[in-house]
Amino acid sequence: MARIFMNQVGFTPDSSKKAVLDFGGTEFQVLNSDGKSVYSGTVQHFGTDEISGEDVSVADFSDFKESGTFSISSNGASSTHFSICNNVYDKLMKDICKCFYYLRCGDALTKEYAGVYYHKPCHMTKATVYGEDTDPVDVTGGWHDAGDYGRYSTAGAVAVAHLLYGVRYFKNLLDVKFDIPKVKCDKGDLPDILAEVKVELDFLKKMQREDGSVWHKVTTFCHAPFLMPEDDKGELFLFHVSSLATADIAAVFALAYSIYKDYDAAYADSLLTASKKAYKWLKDNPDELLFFNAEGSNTGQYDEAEDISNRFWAAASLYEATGEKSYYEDILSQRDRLIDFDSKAQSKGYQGDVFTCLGWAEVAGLGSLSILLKGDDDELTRDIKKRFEGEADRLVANSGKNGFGLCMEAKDFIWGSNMELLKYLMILTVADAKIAHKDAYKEALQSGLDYLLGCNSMDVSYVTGNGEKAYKNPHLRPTAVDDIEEPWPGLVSGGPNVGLQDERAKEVPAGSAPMKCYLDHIDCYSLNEITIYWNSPLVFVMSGILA
Ligand code: G3I
Ligand code: 9MR
Ligand code: ZN
Repeated sequence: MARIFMNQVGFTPDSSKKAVLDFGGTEFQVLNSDGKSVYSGTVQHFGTDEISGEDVSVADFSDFKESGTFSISSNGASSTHFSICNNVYDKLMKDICKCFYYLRCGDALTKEYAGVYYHKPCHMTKATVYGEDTDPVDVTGGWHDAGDYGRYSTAGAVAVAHLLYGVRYFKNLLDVKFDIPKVKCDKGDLPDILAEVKVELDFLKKMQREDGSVWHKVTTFCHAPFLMPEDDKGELFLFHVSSLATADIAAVFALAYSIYKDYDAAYADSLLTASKKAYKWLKDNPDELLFFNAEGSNTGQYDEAEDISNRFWAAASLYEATGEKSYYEDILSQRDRLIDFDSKAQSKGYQGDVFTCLGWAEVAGLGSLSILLKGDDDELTRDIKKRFEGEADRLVANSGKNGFGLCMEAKDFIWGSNMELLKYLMILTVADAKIAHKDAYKEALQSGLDYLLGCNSMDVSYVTGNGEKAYKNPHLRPTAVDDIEEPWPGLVSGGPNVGLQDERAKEVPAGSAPMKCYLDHIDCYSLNEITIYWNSPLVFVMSGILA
């Protein structure tokens, strides 16, 4: 059957607009809600590409700027409905922020704000320090990481970072209201985004030991079966500290300090003190302390190949927050170490320029975001700008290689491919807004968003509740057992993954193109899970688009 793929949410009037057809043709029409043709254009044949495996044509209607609800029709085939208007992404933005609230662990949900998605207090017991004969520790709170109920320091720090850099780069994020409980501060109420992030910051503070180091994660020994969080009664364990977690926490607390100081001075000071304490531990412990699961434990490992990018980020963030010279010297020495490591690494855990990598494992790009914020007129800052522009240009070149205008390559379709995309969109956002404005960046950004919201050969929107054909079966424990038809709106799926790394994923037809290695099935944790750090980069990107 002939299909028309497109962004199922829609467009702002002035943005580029296109649909992708999996058949040839000559003409297409834009139909209004009465089914009347309000615009017609000529279809351009693109051909077959490596990532979708489809022979596609493109219907470009960028110069159609009327507001309303429409669909595209060509050769008897029609698309889903979509909108064109200035506030077309308001619901999306609200939804993707509210998901963090639903993911809260502990006793923070109320029926008033969580509605049908309310759950009772969960994971309230103290956690045993694994392998040590010490008292159990209260580490309640924060956000569940994903479809599982683990809470992981590095993943949490990176998600918070995307949100807080979003605030620093694009102030409009402070105005987004998503219906969560108010939190008092020196100036009345905290903006919603800062109230929500504070939940995770408060938890991360509890993950820091007296000596400044940070436990890598708190989870049960193995993943719980599918049950509600309050029914997950397994013993909680704090697994050993890592220099990865310690550095990420030093970085994100310094970043948070520079924002919260305008709202709650005492709270901000406590974050800076904790950041410096973590940093001192790193200086006193220069050898990397990586992380591997305890024998027999199968919760998320979040293993990384080195801690250099993390130390780079910590130094950059503390330098940006304090302006102290010693951190600047550390940035330069970690930069040299990272360049050296990068040149020798056999298998790189990332694609592209390491200084533009934005998490969860490679975090040097987050350090770069701090350096750009500091805005010094020096070789370091010029080099970072050059790297972001170079990477953005590479992404634009990639987007010319397929009919979807998508900046991804076949090798990007790994576990969490939608995060690979969103990290790229963050780079394009930063390059366009802060380094070198180019129309091509804006277009690649829009095409990337279009892909996420339905302009892909799966014909699916990868954000729940947003788009007529949005996916509905995330690998997410509450959704699996709560008997509610629709999952929470606003959840970003991990997306296609050629690795097909779970049992159910083996049902994907052999030889499927990268873009089609996907199933909307609740069992598919390697294709269709959700995580805090897959939602957070979309919040950053949307802040840029709405700025
Ligand atoms: O680094 C390699 C790269 O060199 C190689 O080219 C590429 C292709 O195979 O793979 C890259 O490694 C991938 C790695 O993530 C880094 O991106 C692995 O294939 C991939 O299996 C691995 O997936 C991670 C997965 O855990 C398994 O470790 C996901 O990124 C990560 O998001 C996910 O995290 C889980 C947590 O453990 C538990 N909570 C849920 C969460 C989401 O599923
Ligand atoms: O639900 C878990 C998911 O969050 C993880 O990403 C995934 C890989 O660590 O593991 C999932 O849990 C599965 C477990 O590893 C094996 N038994 C089945 C579990 C749920 O399907
Ligand atoms: Zn919980």
